[in-house]
Amino acid sequence: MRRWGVILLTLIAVVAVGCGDDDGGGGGASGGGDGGGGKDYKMTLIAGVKGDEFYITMNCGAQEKAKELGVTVDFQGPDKFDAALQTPIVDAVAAKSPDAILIAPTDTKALFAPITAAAANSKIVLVDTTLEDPSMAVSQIASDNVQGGVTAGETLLDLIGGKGKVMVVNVKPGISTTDQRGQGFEQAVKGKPGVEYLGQEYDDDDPAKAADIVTATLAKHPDLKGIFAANLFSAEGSASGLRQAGKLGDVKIVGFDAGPKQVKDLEDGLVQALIAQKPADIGSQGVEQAYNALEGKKTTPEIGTDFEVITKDNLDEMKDVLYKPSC
Ligand code: T6T
Repeated sequence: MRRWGVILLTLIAVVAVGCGDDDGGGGGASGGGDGGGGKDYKMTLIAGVKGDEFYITMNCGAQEKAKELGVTVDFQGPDKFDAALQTPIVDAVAAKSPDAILIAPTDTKALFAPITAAAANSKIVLVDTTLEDPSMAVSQIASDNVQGGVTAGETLLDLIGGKGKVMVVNVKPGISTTDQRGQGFEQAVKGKPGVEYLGQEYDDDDPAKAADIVTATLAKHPDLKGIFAANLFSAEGSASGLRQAGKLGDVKIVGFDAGPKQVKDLEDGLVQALIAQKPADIGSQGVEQAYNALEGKKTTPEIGTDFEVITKDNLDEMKDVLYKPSC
């Protein structure tokens, strides 16, 4: 009798596993086929800023991979790069317990608690930015931002003939990516004979503030030779600051990122070089890592994506890496 009971229970368990839709939680249901026709996992991608072409392009890569794997990705994000605005979005998404959350945390410390709470029911993948303690994440995918900053510094030194005053227009302290770019830039320029490093100023991801920083610096240092603008909006604002100050051509700009506005500024000679990341690749690999985690497959804790230096001369060959305003 006891034996029949055990057989019956086993049968029920097998049927239950076979019929489950694996819709809930981030518990990582196993089984199911690879590629298309996979489980209908639900994922959410939370950007640093929703309207930023870097994250829009990341979402395009995520959507393409999602289609291939047969999962869905919902795209969300705050209107400004601000931890106070991103936190309630994380909380609201976490309350729905999607299978996975891909997130670019806007602050290395402030987002730790909300993301840790979300990890109770969803697999976490950190895309682009990271946290001081990223241990709750199954994977982190980002450009090598220190190396990106070094490359920006070397490119700017080349453009100014290796001497003169240089500065960084950055976003705000506490963002992993842009902090690392600033560090890399400093490594490349500090202590170089003939180079005077004026340090970093912060624009809060606001192009108008970046433009004010540039005009104020030029009023104090009319012999400024070069600017490293550490992200999309910093580059946009730095270029308009130069235009306002009538210093076009006298000051060189290297900008991180390659949105449509930055590319136009490059074509117009306001900016001399852009460091283009591969956001679509970050989004695509993010979805793949989340999927692997949910399927109980091996994940890669840290993935580095590369970047390209774009100038007017190679712009035609670089069309594929330019960021998109929509998918
Ligand atoms: O540079 C990207 C991103 O890598 C960074 O973390 C924040 O700024 C951007 O989104 C561009 O605006």
